Amino acid sequence: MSVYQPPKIPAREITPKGIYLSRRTFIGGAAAGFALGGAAATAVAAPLQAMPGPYKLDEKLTPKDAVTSYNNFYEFGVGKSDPAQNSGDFKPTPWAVSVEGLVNKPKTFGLEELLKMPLEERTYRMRCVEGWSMVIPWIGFPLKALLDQVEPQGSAKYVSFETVVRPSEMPGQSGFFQPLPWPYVEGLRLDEANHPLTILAVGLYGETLPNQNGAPIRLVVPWKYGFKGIKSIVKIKLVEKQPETTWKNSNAREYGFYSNVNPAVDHPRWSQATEQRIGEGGLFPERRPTLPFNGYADEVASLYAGMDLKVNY
Ligand SMILES: Nc1nc2c(c(=O)[nH]1)N[C@H]1C(S)=C(S)[C@@H](COP(=O)(O)O)O[C@H]1N2
Ligand SMILES: [Mo]
Repeated sequence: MSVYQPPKIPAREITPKGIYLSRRTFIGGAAAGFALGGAAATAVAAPLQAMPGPYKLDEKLTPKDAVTSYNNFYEFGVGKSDPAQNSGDFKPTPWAVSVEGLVNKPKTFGLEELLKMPLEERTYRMRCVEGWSMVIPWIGFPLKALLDQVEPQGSAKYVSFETVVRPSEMPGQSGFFQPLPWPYVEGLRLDEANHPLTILAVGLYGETLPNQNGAPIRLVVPWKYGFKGIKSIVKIKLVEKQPETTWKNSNAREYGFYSNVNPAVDHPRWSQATEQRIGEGGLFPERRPTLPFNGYADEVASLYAGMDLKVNY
């Protein structure tokens, strides 16, 4: 197992300013030429067939090297290169996802079965709450296709998600420093979960997901901040009440349950008006404006009719 180096930040402080500032510096460096220092992923990537999906973008893809070496996955450490460097011992197979709770037909899906779902390639923007973004060609299937199979009951109003807990394979879960309580948990309202843009991704760039990107299966909700995209999912539960979510539990003032990408509502410690597209520009890359709902307002704004868009939910 890789040796986990505790980062030099206070355990209770989430995204401390020092880290944020060094991230900014790092982003600059990354944009200048991907001096990312990450070891190559040791997991074997397998080619994955997928139909071209309905969602394409007229924007340059973020290079695969950047997508797979500049990551947030605190189970493997809090540094951007930690997930690629520290996830070599993680075993994404065999795998199963339990879908349970307020459903008529609870079921545990083996990975083989999930890979037989109608896979599509979908290129989405991804906007991290920290102020950087990527354009990623995912392979996946609508979450709705899975939920339909278990038949949610009328009382189900939310969907909760849980990441695997495996300290022996995830150095961030076993070190002296524990950046978050485990398991990492996330949630969506049922209508958000059933939205056609919401997918479970099993691959990117034509191959199975690298460990650092959430192998073997992770959530992608392109109009929300990246932390909603929970990785390495083992449990999906239909529930009546708004579920607990990791970042809201850690700091509710800074990270809400909804966390829709919104340039009009600043993070308490930084502006959300602009973002740095990873891999773009030269030494002093220009930040680009962040779009409401990350550019997906036409598709999703109606889900939030009646909600005050000047508030961070
Ligand atoms: N289990 C788990 N899922 C997670 C995270 C994490 O630390 N643990 N980080 C989130 C954050 S903050 C972001 S921005 C995205 C990053 O996804 P990527 O590394 O594939 O780009 O994953 C999200 N999913
Ligand atoms: Mo993030």
